[in-house]
Amino acid sequence: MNEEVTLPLEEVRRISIDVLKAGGLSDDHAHAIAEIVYAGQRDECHSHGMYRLLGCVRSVKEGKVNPKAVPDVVDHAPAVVRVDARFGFSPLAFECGKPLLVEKARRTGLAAMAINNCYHFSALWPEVEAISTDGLVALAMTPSHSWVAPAGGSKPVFGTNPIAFAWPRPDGPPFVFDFATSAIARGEIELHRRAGKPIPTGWAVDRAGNPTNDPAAALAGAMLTFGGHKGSALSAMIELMAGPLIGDMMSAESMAFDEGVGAAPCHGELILAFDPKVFLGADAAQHVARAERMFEAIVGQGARLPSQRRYEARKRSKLDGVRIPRALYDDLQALLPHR
Ligand code: NDP
Ligand code: PYC
Repeated sequence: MNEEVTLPLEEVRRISIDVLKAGGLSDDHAHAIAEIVYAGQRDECHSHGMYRLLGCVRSVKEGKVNPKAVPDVVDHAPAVVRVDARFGFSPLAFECGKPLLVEKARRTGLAAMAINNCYHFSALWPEVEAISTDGLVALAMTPSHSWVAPAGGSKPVFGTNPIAFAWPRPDGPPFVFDFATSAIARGEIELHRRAGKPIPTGWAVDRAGNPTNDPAAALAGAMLTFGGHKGSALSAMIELMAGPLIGDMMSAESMAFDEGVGAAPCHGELILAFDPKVFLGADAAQHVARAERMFEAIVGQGARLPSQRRYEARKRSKLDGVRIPRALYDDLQALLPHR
């Protein structure tokens, strides 16, 4: 029961690539997805690590995702890049569009990338973190499937709608946060179900609208937003900005498009990049130093920064490898061709 398997990091990458290729994904998609899943597992973001490989392969098998889609990058306007993912998964679309987004942000100070027609399963922090390594501030958001009730209601309207932010720091890794606007990512409830564990009160209600600690009842009912009406409003903003604003589906539309198949959500993603050097010119360093004082005031009183746990996990994983549940390991092995 709840046995674990330890894997060296390189094995995480190798298994991920092999599972994805065996599942029919092109080399480019397999590598782009494997990098995201590898990063999630390395940083102990279990709901968006190797567990996601199962959903990727299932989504291809169901005939929804184009596993060999070649993203189309369009220079749409002076500060807008559009990437049509052509109904493939989003990580390759992001990789293809990022260089032009960075170039535009450096030129204009603020640029946006709209990814359209993508199947989306991943955490957003690897994307904003990657943009911040170019010295830019980044903000990303995306809808999902309508699983989440608005504050005051009990019927799903919103997706779990994550929002992620990165701020580059002069002497270390960036300040990054990335969270669902639901009380928790749906993937975390799925992991509780797989492990046979109850979920905390406040994450979801059952079909009848009653609070539940049963992950299966939660998945069949409605998830709740974080922070009541505040999470609800943020979630609505994400539906609008990464939906109609970029000409793509909202979570309820993505759910209808799925036709009950249970594939990954299909919709768009909006990513904004800001160049502090354009905003501030010669004063950039002085203002970045003021930001550092805020971070010091947080950690100086024993509070932690978002991303701090992840960076510590990253160091640990590099030394000791990662641990995944035996049941997940076995499920992944079953997807590999017999040797
Ligand atoms: P959490 O509720 O665990 O929130 C995660 C964020 O909060 C991280 O930035 C984390 O930093 C930070 N954090 C957690 N605890 C603290 C603390 N005590 N003090 C300071 N910061 C803290 O995660 P969610 O379940 O909401 O989301 C998990 C992932 O799921 C996200 O990466 C998100 O992108 C992904 N997701 C993807 C979706 C999609 O459609 N593609 C949909 C929904 C979620 P740290 O990492 O260091 O702990
Ligand atoms: O965990 O909520 C989630 C999620 C939805 C899409 C990808 N992850």
